[in-house]
Amino acid sequence: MVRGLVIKSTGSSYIVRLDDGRDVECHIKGNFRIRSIRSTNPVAVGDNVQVEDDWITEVEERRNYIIRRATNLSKESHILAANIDQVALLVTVNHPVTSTTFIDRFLATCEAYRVRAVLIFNKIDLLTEEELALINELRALYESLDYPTLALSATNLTEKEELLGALAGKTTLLSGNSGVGKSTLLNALFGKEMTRTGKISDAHDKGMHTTTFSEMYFLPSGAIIDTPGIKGFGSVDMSKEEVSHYFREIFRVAQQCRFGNCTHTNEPGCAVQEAVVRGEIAVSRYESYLSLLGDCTESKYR
Ligand SMILES: Nc1nc2c(ncn2[C@@H]2O[C@H](COP(=O)(O)OP(=O)(O)O)[C@@H](O)[C@H]2O)c(=O)[nH]1
Ligand SMILES: [Mg+2]
Ligand SMILES: [Zn+2]
Repeated sequence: MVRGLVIKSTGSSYIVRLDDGRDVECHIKGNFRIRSIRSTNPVAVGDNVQVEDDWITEVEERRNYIIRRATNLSKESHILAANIDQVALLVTVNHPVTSTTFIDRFLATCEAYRVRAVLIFNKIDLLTEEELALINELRALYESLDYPTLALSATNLTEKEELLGALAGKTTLLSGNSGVGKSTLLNALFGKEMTRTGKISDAHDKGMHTTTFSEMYFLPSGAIIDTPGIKGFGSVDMSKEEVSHYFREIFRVAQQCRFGNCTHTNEPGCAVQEAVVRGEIAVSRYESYLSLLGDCTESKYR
């Protein structure tokens, strides 16, 4: 029996990088299950596993894992990746537009998973001065909340060193809406190496024999997990009370609210609303908070 790391998953088979450095294609037996998680895939990229004769016989306990539910109502979930250190969200303020609500929902989900998040603003070569100014404002906002940010152009990656620095020593799950440049960024980072396994392209993503659910690519230091064809991870179930825990600055200021169960919407003596009025909490962040709060059904609250 040998130990290894799952670096690629196609759904029907897995590529495992064994501790001795060899990559082998492995399968799991039909009755293979992991207790406590109801998922469509018992093994995911990032899993540390035991391998015996090209069969995965055991999955080591996960430090964390990111899931995506099949549908909002489904209890079955798909594990996108396991044992990740951070998530990098690739966003574009234009071409296509990414809303701050989308960014904040994503960050709140990362908080719920207790996973670090890095924001990467892409396509700066396409932006007007106003849009570049907006990026600077957003970067200042998120940096002030201790979220690292970068701004770059995947088609002309002059910030490669800075990007490698942000990814060094960590396993990073790359996420972002379709069209923001994830494939382009991976190709810019890996270039030749990637062409070995087939350049990332939509043709590859949809290719019959090369359909890949997730794959890990190794950097000089650290690794990136790409989940082609999957936009990102869905939002986590949260109670109304929890939502404020996932907005760092709101959580901090909420300690000063008059009522312990303040929802920061219309209560008297709400320190959060006061901070918004004073400009200490960004209006965009507060609006995202309200938007997430609006999603929580009463049944979840109870
Ligand atoms: N001008 C410009 N175009 C980009 C940049 N990054 C990606 N694109 C283009 O945006 C489109 C979508 O990129 P793609 O990598 O397929 O996005 P994905 O869906 O996130 O994988 C492609 O036409 C890319 O060439 C960039 O930094 N600048
Ligand atoms: Mg793509
Ligand atoms: Zn309050």
